[in-house]
Amino acid sequence: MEKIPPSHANQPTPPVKPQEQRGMIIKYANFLGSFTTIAQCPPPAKPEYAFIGRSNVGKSSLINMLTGRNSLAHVSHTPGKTQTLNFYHINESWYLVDLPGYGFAKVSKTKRQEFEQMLRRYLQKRENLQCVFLLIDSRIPPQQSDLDFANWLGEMMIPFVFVFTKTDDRAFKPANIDNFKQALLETWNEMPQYFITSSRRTTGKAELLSFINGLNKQFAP
Ligand SMILES: Nc1nc2c(ncn2[C@@H]2O[C@H](COP(=O)(O)OP(=O)(O)OP(=O)(O)O)[C@@H](O)[C@H]2O)c(=O)[nH]1
Ligand SMILES: [Mg+2]
Repeated sequence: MEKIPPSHANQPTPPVKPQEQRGMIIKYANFLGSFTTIAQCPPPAKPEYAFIGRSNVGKSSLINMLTGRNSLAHVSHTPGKTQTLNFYHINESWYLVDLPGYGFAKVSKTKRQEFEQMLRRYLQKRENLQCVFLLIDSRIPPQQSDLDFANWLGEMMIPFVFVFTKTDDRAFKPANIDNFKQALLETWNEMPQYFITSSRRTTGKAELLSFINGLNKQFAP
C-alpha cells in the first residue's frame, strides 16, 4: 500500500534562496497554555503545526530556534519533561504545538499509555492541523519507534514531514539519514519531504519557516 500523506510527499526541500530568507519574521511568540484535550485547545480558526518525536529529540529546542526565543519552550536534560499539548501563538496568526515525546521508558506504563492516547486523539481529530513535524535524532541509527510512528501517521492520512535534528553534534552521521530513508522505503513508495536541522546552529530555520509560510497562505478555516 502506498503510504503517502495527502500533501508534502516529495523529495528533500531545496534550500531557501537568499532573497526569500526574510520570508517570515517572527514578531510575536506567546505561550498560550498547556492542554490535555482538544476541547481545551484554542478554536481551530488558525493554521496549526505540531512537533512530535521521541523524548529528548529536540522538539522544544527547535521551537525556540524557529521563534528566536531562548526560553519559550522548556528545554530539559531530563527526557519526558513535556507532558501536555503546549500551545504557542505565533504572530497572532498561527499555532505551534509542542507535544510530549513518545517512547520514554522511565515513566510508568499507564502514564505512557495515557500520553500516547492523548497524542493520537489530538493528531487524528484536530481539524486545523496543517502538518506534523516528526523529529528524528540524526545521531543514531533508525529506530523502530520512529518508523512505527511514521507508518501510523501515513495510515491515518495525517500530513507530515521529517525533521532530522542535532546535525551539529559530533555523533551526527549522514549515513543515519540514508539508513532511515532505506528503512522507510521498505514500506513506503517515496520518502516524504524532510528537513535537516540543528537548533544550536539554526540550520534549517529559513527552510522550515518558508515551508510553514507557504502552508499558512493555503489555509482556509
Ligand atoms: N547538540 C545539540 N543538542 C541539542 C539540539 N537540540 C536540542 N539539543 C539538546 O537535547 C536535549 C533535549 O532537548 P529538548 O528540546 O528539551 O528535547 P525535547 O524533544 O523537547 O524533549 P522532551 O520534552 O523531554 O520530549 C537538551 O539537552 C538540548 O540541549 C541541537 O540542535 N544540537
Ligand atoms: Mg520538550
